[in-house]
Amino acid sequence: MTTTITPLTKRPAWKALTSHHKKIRGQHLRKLFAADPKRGERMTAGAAGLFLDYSKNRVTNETLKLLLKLAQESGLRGRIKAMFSGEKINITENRAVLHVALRAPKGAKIIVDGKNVVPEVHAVLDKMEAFSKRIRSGAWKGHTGKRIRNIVNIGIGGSDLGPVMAYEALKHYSERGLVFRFVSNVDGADFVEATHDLDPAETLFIVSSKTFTTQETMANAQSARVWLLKGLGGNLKAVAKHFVAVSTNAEKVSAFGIDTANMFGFWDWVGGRYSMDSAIGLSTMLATGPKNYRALLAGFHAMDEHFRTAPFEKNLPVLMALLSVWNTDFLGAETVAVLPYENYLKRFPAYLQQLTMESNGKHVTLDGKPVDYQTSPVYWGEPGTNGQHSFYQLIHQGTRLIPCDFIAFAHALTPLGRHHDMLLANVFAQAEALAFGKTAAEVKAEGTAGWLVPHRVFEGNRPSNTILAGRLTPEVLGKLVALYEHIVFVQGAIWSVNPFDQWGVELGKALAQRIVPELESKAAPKLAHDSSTNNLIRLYRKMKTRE
Ligand code: G6Q
Repeated sequence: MTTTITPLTKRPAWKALTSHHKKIRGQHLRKLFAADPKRGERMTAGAAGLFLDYSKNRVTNETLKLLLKLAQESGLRGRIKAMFSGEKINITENRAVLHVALRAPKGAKIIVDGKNVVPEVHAVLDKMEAFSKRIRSGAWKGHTGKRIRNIVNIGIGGSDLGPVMAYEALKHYSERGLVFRFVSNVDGADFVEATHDLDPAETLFIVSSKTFTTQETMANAQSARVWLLKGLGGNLKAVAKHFVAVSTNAEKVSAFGIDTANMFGFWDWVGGRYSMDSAIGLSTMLATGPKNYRALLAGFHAMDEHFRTAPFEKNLPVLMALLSVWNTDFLGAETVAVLPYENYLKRFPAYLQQLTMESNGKHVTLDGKPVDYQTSPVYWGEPGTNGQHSFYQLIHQGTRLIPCDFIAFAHALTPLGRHHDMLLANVFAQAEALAFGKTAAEVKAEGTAGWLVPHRVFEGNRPSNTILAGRLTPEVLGKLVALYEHIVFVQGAIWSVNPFDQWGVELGKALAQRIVPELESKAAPKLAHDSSTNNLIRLYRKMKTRE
């Protein structure tokens, strides 16, 4: 399939941005702010209760005008329409991309292959709700008649990162009488540590796997089955009371021994990393309850509506995506630091790593041509203020440009003395210090010895966004996640890549499948890899026979 979009570097707005960049690249944020006293109020936008200050980016009105023009020339409006109307925009897998349908209200209509998918979405939600109520009330009993107190989600990638992040983010709202654990890694330590203090009679496993074929998840699910049966005396009937599945693959689920009545379905138009609000969010609903889960979905939907309808110049995902393209492709930034000043969001950067990098870490355009510009930056981060005492040094005074997204809330979920004002003072101070720095003259004026001055100078001119919201509710979390989902979408449209496939993870998977028997066979295998891989395999085989 081909597209008619002009290659990115040939679009008039891109060319204009290239010459515009040459003109303004020497400008410092100090100067931009001095020249426009209202900049900090003007370069802001709000949507669905999220406030964005983007004034500390190295842009002028002209930059923004050209970036918005670039969005038009990239066919963004049409791409948005295509996604929301269920067109098969994931062209390499011939699939629609409809995570937005997962949070569409009852009564909405989104047609895929001639069928409205919204009623199915709500049927699954209702089933999840009924199940959650039974677990949370204790009506669901384990094999020995005890109620369930421990819930272990087994899944990896998109079937793990969203649930873990959401559980941590919404812990404040969670049922504290239930213990939640998440097992993803094929490294046995993950499973062993997650279950070592759990009573099998009180433990429910959710096997979360869209395909139900993923090596790591299947290995962990099998080990869970063995662990459970061993703990409960080996009666196979126990499996049905202690295992449920979230999957699109009913056949494999039932082959595993899980009653498909206890399977929660989703669809091939939900990508793994876009699935935390599908049945993959079952652990989130169990932890926070159906009402909070539905509020989370309402938050997602509010941001979807904003993204779909707001003019680009007021559209949060569009603005943030365009600024990230500017930082990446014109200012040469290699990474983006996401820095939530909210401890409950500690797994948010890890979640975003997959969402952003698996989506837009691409080297060819939709029509298969190699790109001649950078695509996704590396996303990373840690909650504030901890990062300030470690890697912020490099952001302030290192040689690389690292744009930052600061995320903060007006209210603490767990107020404690002066802590929240101290936390917020830090986030505002960091963005201010990054933008404006401290000149040699200012350092000298403080009486600093001449030789020490260069060490204490802060160049400034480091771009950042600040997102401010009321408090971290389930609804706000939905808005935040949808914001970044749509940022990724807009970036993909500008870069003309497909954010919805992930062929780059295939090669390693296939090679591992081939190597497993070479590690396990009794007889020395005939190895046909390169000399390094052959040697490592031989060495490992030798080492594992010694203690
Ligand atoms: C996400 C990817 C990937 C996927 C995992 C788990 O977009 O597709 O991270 O979620 O590989 O896949 P299963 O859910 O099929 O086990």
